[in-house]
Amino acid sequence: MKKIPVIIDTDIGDDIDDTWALILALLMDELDIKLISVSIGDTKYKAKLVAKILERLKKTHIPIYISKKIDDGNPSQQKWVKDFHLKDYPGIIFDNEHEVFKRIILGTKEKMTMLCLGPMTTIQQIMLVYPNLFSKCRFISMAGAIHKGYINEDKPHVEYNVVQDIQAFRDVLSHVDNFVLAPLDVCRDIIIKGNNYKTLLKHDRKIAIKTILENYEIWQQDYQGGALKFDYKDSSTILYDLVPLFYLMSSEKFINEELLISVTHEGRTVIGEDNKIICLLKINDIDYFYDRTIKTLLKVRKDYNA
Ligand SMILES: [Ca+2]
Repeated sequence: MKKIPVIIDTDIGDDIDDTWALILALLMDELDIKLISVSIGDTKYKAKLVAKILERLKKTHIPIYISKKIDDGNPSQQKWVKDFHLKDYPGIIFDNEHEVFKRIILGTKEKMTMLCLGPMTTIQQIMLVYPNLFSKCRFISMAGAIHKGYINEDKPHVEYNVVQDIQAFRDVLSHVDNFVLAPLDVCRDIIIKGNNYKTLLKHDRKIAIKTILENYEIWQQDYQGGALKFDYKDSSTILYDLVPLFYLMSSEKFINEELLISVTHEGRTVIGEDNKIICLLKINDIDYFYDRTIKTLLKVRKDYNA
């Protein structure tokens, strides 16, 4: 199988869905992950999370890019990395060295897919240095809200990844020709529960699952942001960031629409006339993706025994 080259840009370490998404991505045979970039908030803490996950899953050949620290953010999985030190990490880390993006994108023959799981702050920073670098990349971004809002809202409102850095989102959107948007419409109902979740609990010594559940338990206690908390004995939380990965697993199971959208000054994504995108609006067979997710997380043979 020909693998899809991807760069993952994630705001991992705040809401827990990025942790699920990163671990799933690392185990997907379809992907050739070229770089993992951590954005927003305390980026050193976020890099530690990524590094420890890569070490556990034996993927330290994938380089990590640390963007500039912006603020302390919401380090809800801090306890998981409290004894982990980047100076002892055997993998490759680029600390705010923009050039790595250029080297990787230009050094990859196929079109690069940018998997954007957080605000566009880092991508915008790289664009300032290399204005045309991303223009021929395909972007798949969890962002915005077209017809529906968050699960507890009755109409679309602002979505976090856009409103956190509206100008960055606008800049990237207007710059990229091939932009796939995964808005709340298609992301807000993604929850692993029932038998799927029971299967995960049953195999909680499998390294990928153990890593997710350890983080989820800490997050459940320490997270203080706006995401909804569910009982971690029963289900996951809402896993928005899995949807871009589902699209890479099987794009034909999505109902898409080509739309022109604009970004308002408050950060709403509205149907307008500015930017042509492919908008993911519905998933035809969600059970297919839950099944694939569970099978992928289970496939690591080695159990955890450290
Ligand atoms: Ca995210």
